[in-house]
Amino acid sequence: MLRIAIQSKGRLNEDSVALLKEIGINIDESKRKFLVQAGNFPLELLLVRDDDIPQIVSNGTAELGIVGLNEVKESGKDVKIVDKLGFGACRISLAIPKTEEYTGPSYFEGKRIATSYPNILKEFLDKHGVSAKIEVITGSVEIAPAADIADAIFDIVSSGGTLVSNGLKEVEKVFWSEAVLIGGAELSEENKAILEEILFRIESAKVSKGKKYLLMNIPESAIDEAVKLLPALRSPTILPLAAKGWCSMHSVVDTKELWTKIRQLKAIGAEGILVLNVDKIIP
Ligand code: PRT
Ligand code: ZN
Repeated sequence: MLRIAIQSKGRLNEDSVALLKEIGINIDESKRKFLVQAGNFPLELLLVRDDDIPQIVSNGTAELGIVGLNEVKESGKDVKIVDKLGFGACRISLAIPKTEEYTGPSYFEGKRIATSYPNILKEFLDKHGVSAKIEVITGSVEIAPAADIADAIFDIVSSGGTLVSNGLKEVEKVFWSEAVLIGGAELSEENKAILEEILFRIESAKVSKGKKYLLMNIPESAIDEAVKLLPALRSPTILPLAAKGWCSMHSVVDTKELWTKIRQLKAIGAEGILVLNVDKIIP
Protein backbone atom coordinates (compact mmCIF):
# COMPACT_ATOMS: atom_id res chain seq x y z
CA MET A 1 0.00 0.00 0.00
CA LEU A 2 1.30 3.44 -0.98
CA ARG A 3 0.15 6.69 0.55
CA ILE A 4 0.06 9.88 -1.53
CA ALA A 5 -0.43 13.38 -0.09
CA ILE A 6 -2.40 15.83 -2.23
CA GLN A 7 -3.83 19.30 -1.62
CA SER A 8 -7.20 19.06 0.15
CA LYS A 9 -8.62 22.19 -1.45
CA GLY A 10 -7.16 24.90 -3.64
CA ARG A 11 -5.73 25.21 -7.10
CA LEU A 12 -4.01 21.83 -7.32
CA ASN A 13 -6.73 19.69 -5.75
CA GLU A 14 -8.96 19.34 -8.78
CA ASP A 15 -6.16 18.57 -11.25
CA SER A 16 -4.54 16.11 -8.80
CA VAL A 17 -7.80 14.18 -8.37
CA ALA A 18 -8.41 14.39 -12.15
CA LEU A 19 -4.96 12.93 -12.84
CA LEU A 20 -5.58 10.02 -10.49
CA LYS A 21 -8.93 9.37 -12.16
CA GLU A 22 -7.35 9.64 -15.59
CA ILE A 23 -4.91 6.86 -14.68
CA GLY A 24 -7.76 4.67 -13.49
CA ILE A 25 -7.58 5.27 -9.75
CA ASN A 26 -11.08 5.83 -8.37
CA ILE A 27 -11.54 8.13 -5.42
CA ASP A 28 -14.84 8.50 -3.65
CA GLU A 29 -15.04 12.27 -3.33
CA SER A 30 -18.36 12.21 -1.52
CA LYS A 31 -16.50 11.17 1.63
CA ARG A 32 -14.28 14.22 2.01
CA LYS A 33 -12.07 12.83 4.71
CA PHE A 34 -8.47 13.41 5.73
CA LEU A 35 -7.53 9.91 4.57
CA VAL A 36 -9.27 8.27 1.61
CA GLN A 37 -8.72 4.76 0.26
CA ALA A 38 -8.69 4.38 -3.54
CA GLY A 39 -11.48 2.02 -4.61
CA ASN A 40 -9.53 -0.21 -6.97
CA PHE A 41 -5.82 0.37 -6.39
CA PRO A 42 -3.42 -0.10 -3.43
CA LEU A 43 -3.23 3.63 -2.80
CA GLU A 44 -4.31 5.81 0.10
CA LEU A 45 -4.86 9.56 -0.32
CA LEU A 46 -3.89 11.99 2.39
CA LEU A 47 -5.68 15.34 1.89
CA VAL A 48 -3.70 18.21 3.41
CA ARG A 49 -2.58 21.83 2.93
CA ASP A 50 -0.03 22.13 0.14
CA ASP A 51 2.57 23.76 2.45
CA ASP A 52 2.69 20.55 4.51
CA ILE A 53 3.24 18.13 1.62
CA PRO A 54 7.07 18.33 1.30
CA GLN A 55 7.47 17.61 5.02
CA ILE A 56 4.87 14.83 5.05
CA VAL A 57 6.82 13.10 2.26
CA SER A 58 10.29 13.78 3.68
CA ASN A 59 9.35 12.36 7.10
CA GLY A 60 7.70 9.29 5.57
CA THR A 61 4.08 9.96 6.64
CA ALA A 62 3.28 9.58 2.92
CA GLU A 63 5.55 7.91 0.35
CA LEU A 64 4.45 10.26 -2.46
CA GLY A 65 3.03 13.75 -2.85
CA ILE A 66 1.61 16.02 -5.54
CA VAL A 67 2.61 19.63 -4.95
CA GLY A 68 3.90 22.76 -6.70
CA LEU A 69 7.65 22.80 -7.27
CA ASN A 70 7.58 26.26 -5.60
CA GLU A 71 6.51 24.67 -2.30
CA VAL A 72 9.20 21.99 -2.58
CA LYS A 73 11.91 24.58 -3.22
CA GLU A 74 10.69 26.93 -0.48
CA SER A 75 10.49 24.14 2.10
CA GLY A 76 14.08 23.03 1.46
CA LYS A 77 12.99 19.48 2.40
CA ASP A 78 14.95 16.54 1.12
CA VAL A 79 12.54 14.97 -1.39
CA LYS A 80 12.99 13.60 -4.91
CA ILE A 81 11.14 14.97 -7.94
CA VAL A 82 9.80 11.72 -9.38
CA ASP A 83 7.84 13.25 -12.30
CA LYS A 84 6.65 16.57 -13.67
CA LEU A 85 2.89 16.58 -14.10
CA GLY A 86 2.25 19.40 -16.58
CA PHE A 87 -0.42 21.31 -14.64
CA GLY A 88 -0.34 24.17 -12.10
CA ALA A 89 2.19 26.08 -14.19
CA CYS A 90 3.19 29.44 -12.71
CA ARG A 91 6.20 31.54 -11.88
CA ILE A 92 7.29 33.52 -8.84
CA SER A 93 8.14 37.07 -9.78
CA LEU A 94 9.16 40.38 -8.30
CA ALA A 95 6.68 43.16 -9.01
CA ILE A 96 6.71 46.88 -8.25
CA PRO A 97 4.18 49.73 -8.64
CA LYS A 98 3.73 50.35 -12.37
CA THR A 99 4.67 54.04 -12.04
CA GLU A 100 8.17 53.16 -10.75
CA GLU A 101 11.15 52.96 -13.06
CA TYR A 102 12.93 49.60 -12.79
CA THR A 103 16.70 49.75 -12.90
CA GLY A 104 17.63 46.07 -12.38
CA PRO A 105 18.04 43.97 -9.20
CA SER A 106 19.85 46.82 -7.39
CA TYR A 107 16.44 48.63 -7.42
CA PHE A 108 15.53 46.46 -4.41
CA GLU A 109 18.47 47.63 -2.25
CA GLY A 110 17.02 48.77 1.10
CA LYS A 111 13.42 48.18 -0.07
CA ARG A 112 10.69 46.19 1.74
CA ILE A 113 9.47 43.16 -0.22
CA ALA A 114 6.31 41.27 0.82
CA THR A 115 6.20 37.54 0.08
CA SER A 116 5.13 34.07 1.21
CA TYR A 117 8.36 32.70 -0.32
CA PRO A 118 11.18 34.22 1.80
CA ASN A 119 13.73 31.46 1.08
CA ILE A 120 13.46 31.59 -2.71
CA LEU A 121 13.52 35.40 -2.55
CA LYS A 122 16.58 35.43 -0.28
CA GLU A 123 18.45 33.19 -2.73
CA PHE A 124 17.71 35.64 -5.56
CA LEU A 125 18.72 38.70 -3.52
CA ASP A 126 21.94 37.01 -2.30
CA LYS A 127 22.83 36.01 -5.87
CA HIS A 128 22.62 39.67 -6.88
CA GLY A 129 24.30 40.98 -3.71
CA VAL A 130 21.18 42.96 -2.80
CA SER A 131 20.15 43.64 0.77
CA ALA A 132 16.39 44.15 1.22
CA LYS A 133 13.89 43.70 4.03
CA ILE A 134 11.73 40.61 3.51
CA GLU A 135 8.21 40.97 4.96
CA VAL A 136 6.67 37.51 5.24
CA ILE A 137 2.92 37.56 4.73
CA THR A 138 0.56 34.77 3.78
CA GLY A 139 -2.31 35.56 1.45
CA SER A 140 -3.16 38.74 -0.49
CA VAL A 141 0.48 39.67 -0.96
CA GLU A 142 -0.49 41.84 -3.95
CA ILE A 143 -2.18 44.48 -1.79
CA ALA A 144 0.98 45.10 0.30
CA PRO A 145 2.35 48.06 -1.74
CA ALA A 146 -1.02 49.89 -1.78
CA ALA A 147 -1.35 49.28 1.96
CA ASP A 148 2.22 50.61 2.43
CA ILE A 149 3.29 47.36 4.07
CA ALA A 150 5.95 46.94 1.38
CA ASP A 151 7.54 48.66 -1.64
CA ALA A 152 7.46 45.56 -3.82
CA ILE A 153 6.11 42.01 -3.83
CA PHE A 154 7.49 38.59 -4.67
CA ASP A 155 4.53 36.38 -5.53
CA ILE A 156 3.08 33.74 -7.81
CA VAL A 157 2.01 34.93 -11.25
CA SER A 158 0.22 32.95 -13.90
CA SER A 159 -1.78 35.19 -16.27
CA GLY A 160 -0.50 38.42 -14.72
CA GLY A 161 -4.06 39.73 -14.26
CA THR A 162 -3.78 40.08 -10.47
CA LEU A 163 -0.68 42.28 -10.78
CA VAL A 164 -2.34 44.53 -13.36
CA SER A 165 -5.51 44.96 -11.31
CA ASN A 166 -3.37 45.99 -8.32
CA GLY A 167 -1.37 48.59 -10.28
CA LEU A 168 1.81 46.49 -10.27
CA LYS A 169 4.25 45.40 -12.99
CA GLU A 170 6.32 42.23 -13.15
CA VAL A 171 10.03 43.10 -13.30
CA GLU A 172 11.90 39.86 -12.52
CA LYS A 173 10.72 36.31 -13.24
CA VAL A 174 12.67 34.33 -10.67
CA PHE A 175 11.35 30.78 -10.35
CA TRP A 176 9.29 28.58 -12.71
CA SER A 177 6.98 26.02 -11.20
CA GLU A 178 4.50 23.30 -12.07
CA ALA A 179 2.91 20.47 -10.12
CA VAL A 180 5.33 17.62 -9.47
CA LEU A 181 5.14 14.12 -8.06
CA ILE A 182 7.58 13.88 -5.16
CA GLY A 183 8.94 10.89 -3.29
CA GLY A 184 10.93 10.39 -0.12
CA ALA A 185 12.87 7.48 1.29
CA GLU A 186 13.64 4.22 -0.54
CA LEU A 187 10.46 2.19 -1.15
CA SER A 188 9.83 -1.46 -0.31
CA GLU A 189 9.85 -3.84 -3.32
CA GLU A 190 6.06 -4.03 -3.20
CA ASN A 191 5.67 -0.24 -3.17
CA LYS A 192 8.26 0.17 -5.94
CA ALA A 193 6.07 -1.98 -8.17
CA ILE A 194 3.00 0.15 -7.32
CA LEU A 195 4.94 3.35 -8.10
CA GLU A 196 6.14 1.91 -11.41
CA GLU A 197 2.55 1.14 -12.38
CA ILE A 198 1.51 4.72 -11.46
CA LEU A 199 4.37 6.22 -13.52
CA PHE A 200 3.59 3.96 -16.49
CA ARG A 201 -0.02 5.13 -16.45
CA ILE A 202 0.94 8.81 -16.03
CA GLU A 203 3.27 8.49 -19.04
CA SER A 204 0.43 7.09 -21.12
CA ALA A 205 -1.89 9.91 -19.98
CA LYS A 206 0.77 12.47 -20.99
CA VAL A 207 1.32 10.90 -24.41
CA SER A 208 -2.41 10.82 -25.21
CA LYS A 209 -2.95 14.41 -24.04
CA GLY A 210 -3.21 16.77 -26.98
CA LYS A 211 -3.59 13.97 -29.52
CA LYS A 212 -6.43 13.30 -31.96
CA TYR A 213 -7.27 10.15 -33.87
CA LEU A 214 -7.73 10.75 -37.60
CA LEU A 215 -9.57 8.48 -39.97
CA MET A 216 -10.05 9.24 -43.68
CA ASN A 217 -10.41 7.90 -47.18
CA ILE A 218 -7.53 8.52 -49.55
CA PRO A 219 -6.82 7.57 -53.17
CA GLU A 220 -4.27 4.71 -53.33
CA SER A 221 -2.04 6.91 -55.45
CA ALA A 222 -1.66 9.35 -52.51
CA ILE A 223 -0.59 6.76 -49.90
CA ASP A 224 3.14 7.60 -49.96
CA GLU A 225 2.51 11.31 -49.50
CA ALA A 226 -0.10 10.68 -46.79
CA VAL A 227 2.31 8.44 -44.82
CA LYS A 228 4.90 11.25 -44.90
CA LEU A 229 2.29 13.67 -43.52
CA LEU A 230 1.10 11.32 -40.77
CA PRO A 231 3.95 9.22 -39.40
CA ALA A 232 1.74 8.06 -36.42
CA LEU A 233 3.23 5.96 -33.59
CA ARG A 234 5.06 3.53 -35.88
CA SER A 235 3.28 4.07 -39.20
CA PRO A 236 -0.37 4.71 -40.08
CA THR A 237 -2.84 1.87 -40.63
CA ILE A 238 -4.02 1.51 -44.23
CA LEU A 239 -6.98 -0.69 -45.13
CA PRO A 240 -8.46 -1.27 -48.59
CA LEU A 241 -11.95 0.11 -49.30
CA ALA A 242 -14.60 -1.75 -51.28
CA ALA A 243 -14.42 1.09 -53.84
CA LYS A 244 -11.52 0.34 -56.22
CA GLY A 245 -8.50 2.67 -56.05
CA TRP A 246 -9.34 3.93 -52.56
CA CYS A 247 -8.24 3.03 -49.05
CA SER A 248 -8.94 4.04 -45.49
CA MET A 249 -6.11 5.51 -43.43
CA HIS A 250 -5.99 5.76 -39.59
CA SER A 251 -3.46 7.78 -37.64
CA VAL A 252 -2.79 9.95 -34.60
CA VAL A 253 -1.78 13.64 -34.74
CA ASP A 254 -0.88 16.40 -32.29
CA THR A 255 -3.92 18.62 -31.72
CA LYS A 256 -1.81 21.71 -32.39
CA GLU A 257 -1.00 20.42 -35.89
CA LEU A 258 -4.53 19.19 -36.62
CA TRP A 259 -5.76 21.92 -38.96
CA THR A 260 -2.48 22.18 -40.88
CA LYS A 261 -2.50 18.41 -41.45
CA ILE A 262 -6.15 18.44 -42.50
CA ARG A 263 -5.44 21.11 -45.10
CA GLN A 264 -2.43 19.14 -46.42
CA LEU A 265 -4.40 15.87 -46.48
CA LYS A 266 -7.27 17.46 -48.38
CA ALA A 267 -4.74 18.84 -50.87
CA ILE A 268 -3.57 15.29 -51.70
CA GLY A 269 -7.16 14.04 -52.13
CA ALA A 270 -8.24 12.86 -48.65
CA GLU A 271 -12.02 12.71 -48.15
CA GLY A 272 -14.45 11.97 -45.32
CA ILE A 273 -11.97 12.92 -42.61
CA LEU A 274 -13.12 11.92 -39.11
CA VAL A 275 -11.42 13.44 -36.05
CA LEU A 276 -11.85 11.52 -32.78
CA ASN A 277 -10.65 12.04 -29.24
CA VAL A 278 -7.98 9.69 -27.92
CA ASP A 279 -8.63 8.20 -24.51
CA LYS A 280 -5.33 6.38 -23.88
CA ILE A 281 -2.15 5.68 -25.80
CA ILE A 282 0.09 2.91 -24.52
CA PRO A 283 3.40 3.48 -26.35
O1 PRT B 1 -4.71 26.03 1.51
P1 PRT B 1 -3.41 25.65 0.89
O2 PRT B 1 -2.20 26.08 1.70
O3 PRT B 1 -3.37 24.20 0.51
O4 PRT B 1 -3.36 26.42 -0.52
P2 PRT B 1 -2.66 27.80 -0.94
O5 PRT B 1 -3.66 28.88 -0.76
O6 PRT B 1 -1.33 27.94 -0.30
O7 PRT B 1 -2.33 27.52 -2.46
P3 PRT B 1 -3.23 27.68 -3.78
O8 PRT B 1 -4.31 26.67 -3.79
O9 PRT B 1 -3.56 29.10 -4.06
O10 PRT B 1 -2.10 27.26 -4.86
C1 PRT B 1 -1.51 25.99 -4.84
C2 PRT B 1 -0.41 25.94 -5.88
O11 PRT B 1 -0.94 26.22 -7.17
C3 PRT B 1 0.70 26.96 -5.74
O12 PRT B 1 1.65 26.61 -4.75
C4 PRT B 1 1.30 26.95 -7.14
O13 PRT B 1 2.21 25.89 -7.27
C5 PRT B 1 0.10 26.68 -8.04
N1 PRT B 1 -0.40 27.86 -8.77
C6 PRT B 1 -0.51 27.93 -10.13
C7 PRT B 1 -0.84 29.03 -8.27
C8 PRT B 1 -1.21 29.83 -9.36
N2 PRT B 1 -1.01 29.12 -10.50
C9 PRT B 1 -1.73 31.17 -9.11
N3 PRT B 1 -2.04 31.87 -10.06
N4 PRT B 1 -0.95 29.49 -7.00
C10 PRT B 1 -1.44 30.71 -6.78
N5 PRT B 1 -1.82 31.58 -7.77
C11 PRT B 1 -2.37 32.91 -7.32
C12 PRT B 1 -1.27 33.91 -6.96
O14 PRT B 1 -0.92 33.79 -5.61
C13 PRT B 1 -1.93 35.27 -7.22
O15 PRT B 1 -2.75 35.68 -6.16
O16 PRT B 1 -3.11 33.53 -8.33
C14 PRT B 1 -2.82 34.94 -8.39
C15 PRT B 1 -2.10 35.29 -9.67
O17 PRT B 1 -2.74 34.76 -10.76
P4 PRT B 1 -2.81 35.58 -12.12
O18 PRT B 1 -3.35 34.63 -13.11
O19 PRT B 1 -3.69 36.77 -11.89
O20 PRT B 1 -1.37 36.01 -12.48
ZN1 ZN C 1 -0.45 26.78 0.95
